[in-house]
Amino acid sequence: MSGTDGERRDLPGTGPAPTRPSVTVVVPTRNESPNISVLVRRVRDALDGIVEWDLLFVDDSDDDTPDAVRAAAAAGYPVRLHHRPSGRRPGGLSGAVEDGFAASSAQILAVMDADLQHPPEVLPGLLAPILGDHADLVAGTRYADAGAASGLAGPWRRLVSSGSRVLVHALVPRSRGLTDPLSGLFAIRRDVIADVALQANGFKILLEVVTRGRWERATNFAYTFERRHAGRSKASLREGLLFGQHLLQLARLRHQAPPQPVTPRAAPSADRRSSA
Ligand SMILES: Nc1nc2c(ncn2[C@@H]2O[C@H](COP(=O)(O)OP(=O)(O)OP(=O)(O)O)[C@@H](O)[C@H]2O)c(=O)[nH]1
Ligand SMILES: [Mg+2]
Repeated sequence: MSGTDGERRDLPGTGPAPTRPSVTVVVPTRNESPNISVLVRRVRDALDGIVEWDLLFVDDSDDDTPDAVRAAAAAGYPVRLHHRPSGRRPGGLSGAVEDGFAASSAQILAVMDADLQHPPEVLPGLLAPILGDHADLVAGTRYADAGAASGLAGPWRRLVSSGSRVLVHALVPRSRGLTDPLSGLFAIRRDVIADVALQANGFKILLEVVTRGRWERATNFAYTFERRHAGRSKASLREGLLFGQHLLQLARLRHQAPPQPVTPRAAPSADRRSSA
């Protein structure tokens, strides 16, 4: 997996290039066609030459998002489409991300939204703690240090978001080290979810991974949450209710011992000419 132009960035005459770690960026999509080409290009610019990467769109769309993804693949970008037809979309966004994890054999799995609220340029920074073997799980945060939640629409959304965070920390102890446990932007070592039965339904897949996943070291990565590039938000009251239900399910697990991490770790290392 490499960029479109097949360009090798290794210096000639230095022997075989070290194998770069592999990363699949899983992007759940529902009716995001105007965002696809921009997203693909910006992910390519962010990751080419740093890791072996591919982009996997797990798509529950009824618009022409699949055509936009196919066009990017035809243009030579390392993108894949897993389209889930109407009536076969279990778990919504979270189910789509789970399907994406299952369809990848990469060492590292990253998840980001399609609407560019998670700027692709942050991917090297998000992956760096895993590539450097300092973390098993890295969650993007809109709330710590340099992070900013400017893309959250309006004071009401910001209030709900902050209130939910406090509630999540209270009910899900394993989330307490994360300043944004409801983030849709995160990365994990594959081992974290290997053989783990995730059971999420709705938008909050990170919370599910944090609660049930096999990780020891989690860290925050601050970034600026941007405004949606194009198309419409899929957040809804129904999603809010699903979140409440999900949170209560996870809260019941709070006195259980955390799952055993998988050892030993095989630390991926990256070619860091860029700013990873
Ligand atoms: N596969 C799949 N993707 C979904 C589904 N619902 C939303 N998505 C995608 O999940 C990502 C996040 O959805 P958004 O609508 O941006 O939700 P949000 O970012 O929480 O809300 P806004 O801040 O209002 O944009 C986007 O890439 C959506 O296309 C779904 O049911 N299935
Ligand atoms: Mg969004």
